Amino acid sequence: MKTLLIYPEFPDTFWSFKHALKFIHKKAAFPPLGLLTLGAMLPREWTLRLIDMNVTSVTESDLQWADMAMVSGMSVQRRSARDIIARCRDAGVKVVAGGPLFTSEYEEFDQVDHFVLNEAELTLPPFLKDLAQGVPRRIYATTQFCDITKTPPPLWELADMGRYASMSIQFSRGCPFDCEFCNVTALFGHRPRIKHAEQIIAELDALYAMRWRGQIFFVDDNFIGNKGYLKKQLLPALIAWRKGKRGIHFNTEASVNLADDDQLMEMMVAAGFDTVFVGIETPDEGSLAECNKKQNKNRDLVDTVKRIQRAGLQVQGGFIVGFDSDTQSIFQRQIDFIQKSGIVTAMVGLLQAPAGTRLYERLKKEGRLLGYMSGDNLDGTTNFITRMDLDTLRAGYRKIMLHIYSSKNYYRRIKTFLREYKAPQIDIPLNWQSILAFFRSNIRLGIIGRERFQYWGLFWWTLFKRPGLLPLAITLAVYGYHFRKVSMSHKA
Ligand code: B12
Ligand code: SF4
Repeated sequence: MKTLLIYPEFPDTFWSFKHALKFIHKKAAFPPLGLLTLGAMLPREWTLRLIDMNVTSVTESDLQWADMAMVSGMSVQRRSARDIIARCRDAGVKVVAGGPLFTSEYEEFDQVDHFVLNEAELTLPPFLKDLAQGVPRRIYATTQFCDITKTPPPLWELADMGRYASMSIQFSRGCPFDCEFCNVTALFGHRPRIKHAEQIIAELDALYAMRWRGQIFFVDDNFIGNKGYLKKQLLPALIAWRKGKRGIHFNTEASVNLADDDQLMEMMVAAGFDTVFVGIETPDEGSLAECNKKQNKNRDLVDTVKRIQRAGLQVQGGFIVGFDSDTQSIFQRQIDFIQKSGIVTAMVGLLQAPAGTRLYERLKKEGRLLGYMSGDNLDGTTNFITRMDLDTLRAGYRKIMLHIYSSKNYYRRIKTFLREYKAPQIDIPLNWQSILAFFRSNIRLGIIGRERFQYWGLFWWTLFKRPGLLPLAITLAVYGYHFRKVSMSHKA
């Protein structure tokens, strides 16, 4: 079976990092780990070709070559997914679809021949069996969650690794919390399922053997879902693995209670973690209660963030406006919070209700649901009737974005962060790519850019006050260029 594994294109969003990637000559931030994992589960005798449309395009000769296309994606890739599915159909290529987009909204895709939904570990074997017998059904789904200790390592060799800024690896799926708007518990369950430390070490060995020395993203929903195993098994194994190796730094996603465990943070930093994405959502206690974000309540969130930064982990934050409890003061309060906390990469979005969440069901019951979400909660749209007048909400949202991503406030925030941040211990070797990126940023941001005064101000400030953090300061300046482009281009 000649099979294309297709990952649709992301629109130009906050997380695409498209404008920043140009500085380091990369095409995409992360490889499609779902498809690489799926590839490892397909019969050995199949011939596979990965096409990540964020890196390259699907040509007519690819379509002529293929018997089957297996398409993945999330809601934000919906438009590109639709286009490529139509092209496959026109070319007579059978389409099999799976992954979060289709698991949440398969009814919307008439042209797909077979849906293999939920986790492929459970739904792919019956599909392959029926296919071999010539009687494949249209839909394969399950309400069970798989045992990921049996998940094979991703088939890295399918990806053109040099085109990506980061690699990805997955240790756990699921999250013990239950935030009303979040898809994770519906898709992956409440009980975090974990791989064995040996599996992770084997995956890292494979990447290291393929000469990967850059960033690796642990794409867990909540990395600290099982703290006991982390402290006793995984982190000691990572610390031991790192000995004698250069490069490779990790980032991940975790809940704010990470700040309550000094030992855990210390071990994460020793293991090579330098950045963590945290769902802060809102400084408003009423809105936190509304969305059941219990772990963020009754704590000083600015202080929480600073504790994590001081431990040696950069905090990236997710923020949301548009909760029923939000009043017009929320916009300024979000701005103040973000500036004070020194969260440089602050992903602020309008609340959207993903299908399958408790929020989606509540809004449906209340007669406020307007359809599926766009999947990009930074595009200024939402899929339900908001309590606050929508124009006011969108104007407030725009005010936040323009404020926090104006060069003046963005560069100020970098300094606030660098003052707090404990420099990482990992030795990241400088390579030609980072040196070239540095020259490019000097030209684009330091000469051509309107932010040139802030750029050089940051450069000299960091050189004198935190010289070891200069590469990070430049990287953040480059991210800012991307964020500014994206936030200015949004119509919200
Ligand atoms: C890494 C990640 C990202 C990366 C994407 C990198 C990349 N190129 O893949 C980044 C950081 C860019 C990202 C961004 C966003 N993400 Co995201 N992300 C994840 C995360 C944490 C891990 C994805 C992953 O690699 N998983 C590991 C692989 C092994 O699992 P998988 O992809 O699900 O694949 C399995 C199955 O789904 C299935 N499968 C997958 N594809 C296919 C295809 C076929 C044919 C078959 C048969 C099976 C199959 O088999 C695999 C093995 O079981 C998931 C959560 C999660 N636990 O998956 C959220 C998740 C995918 N993201 C989500 C969201 C909402 C977003 C954002 C919209 C967030 C935001 N607010 O902006 C943005 C969208 C992008 C944007 N705005 O530009 C949602 C998607 C919901 C949906 N219905 O689409 C998820 C599920 C998290 C959540 N909150 O629910 N994300
Ligand atoms: S803590 Fe994060 S991953 Fe867990 S349910 Fe809440 S939003 Fe989802």
